[in-house]
Amino acid sequence: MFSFFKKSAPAPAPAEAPTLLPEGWVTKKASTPAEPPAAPEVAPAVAAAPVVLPAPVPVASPAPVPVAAPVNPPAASQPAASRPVVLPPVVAPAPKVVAPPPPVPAPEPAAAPRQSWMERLRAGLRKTGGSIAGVFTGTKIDEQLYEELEEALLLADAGVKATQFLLDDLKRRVKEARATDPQAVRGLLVDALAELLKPLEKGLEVGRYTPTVMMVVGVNGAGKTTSIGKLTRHLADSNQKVLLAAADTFRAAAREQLGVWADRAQVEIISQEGGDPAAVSFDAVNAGRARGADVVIADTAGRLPTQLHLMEELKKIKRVITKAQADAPHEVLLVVDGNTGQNALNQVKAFDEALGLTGLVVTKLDGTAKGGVLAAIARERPVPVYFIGVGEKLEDLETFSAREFARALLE
Ligand SMILES: Nc1nc2c(ncn2[C@@H]2O[C@H](COP(=O)(O)OP(=O)(O)OP(=O)(O)O)[C@@H](O)[C@H]2O)c(=O)[nH]1
Ligand SMILES: [Mg+2]
Repeated sequence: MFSFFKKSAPAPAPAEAPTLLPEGWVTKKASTPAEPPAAPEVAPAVAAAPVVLPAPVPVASPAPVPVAAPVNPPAASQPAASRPVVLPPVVAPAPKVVAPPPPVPAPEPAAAPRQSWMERLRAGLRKTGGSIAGVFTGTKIDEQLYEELEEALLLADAGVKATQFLLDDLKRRVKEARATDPQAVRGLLVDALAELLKPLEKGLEVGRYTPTVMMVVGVNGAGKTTSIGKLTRHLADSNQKVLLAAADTFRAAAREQLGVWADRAQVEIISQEGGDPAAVSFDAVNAGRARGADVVIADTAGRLPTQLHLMEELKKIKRVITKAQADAPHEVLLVVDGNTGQNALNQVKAFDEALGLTGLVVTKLDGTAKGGVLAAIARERPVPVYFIGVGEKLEDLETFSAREFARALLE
């Protein structure tokens, strides 16, 4: 498994020599016993070593991950933040009894090389890639080739703007390279697409703040909880103390599903039956600070961006998190189902406008996803893609590499 956790020094601080974090699934954190809910004014947790989830590394064996020097940003002392809801949260080390929740795949401790993961991505995108690749099977570079390519890119969900941009860029490259062979043109298209996607390639950073607080949002069934589960396991295995907030309070099954992942990664979870999602998030951040968690991740219920009252609810969660920790949330991640095509771009725009997204997780690229929508996102709303999902198993969450993706799509 390609390791994507890196620690780095976010700012000058008491230096600690860079250290390598373990690759793969090596460390399990023991559950911490339940504690009473933390008061909002709880003393700031001492900052641990900052961690950066690095930008992807080209296909290779699992890369070691440097560890950064710690930084202890003075956690702002909290004004007596008003708790949104008085009910104390139910804090449990991990749910003990779990009714059959939505399917959660079995943990996969076996390390899969990134190469084989690439194959899965490639297989997922084959349908589209095949149709784009088919454009280059002729012998001539002519207007017809470009017309067919335009059509193939549009069919791959690249959208009008990105398609036009790629065609113009490609023609320029073909001219510069004096290419005469359609296969060479395909190679130049890989270059063009990789360059277009490059701004999306960014590592998720945790550790600059203690705890680093993330809220995860998206439409129903996009893969939020599954992605959080996978990410939590990665973080826990990299010695990060994670605390989950089951801020999807609508369905018992949603809490239980997150609980299964918490149990597996042996991390704490804060949930509250029928509670207010903002209150649960607030309590989780406070508990995370009190207990010295490195990362707090809030799982929210799925919703359409057109459901304005539910979007308001997300804004409230965000505001209330800020009350618990002034600089939080540090990450607002949108999970997008890669199969939703151009609609994914609309989701990115809508959630970004409502919440100010910091990153994306694009899931289900192993399915019928056409992949081109990432080009549209890069062109029209370049929110970094921290991770992509190519399956339901633990190892199926990976960092995003622009060039790998371009190659998987076009070669
Ligand atoms: N094939 C595939 N399936 C995935 C991937 N990520 C998630 N899933 C599956 O998608 C389904 C929905 O995933 P969830 O994590 O429950 O989605 P969610 O966004 O939390 O859903 P709600 O909370 O109901 O909005 C589950 O069956 C997951 O196993 C992926 O990358 N590939
Ligand atoms: Mg969910």
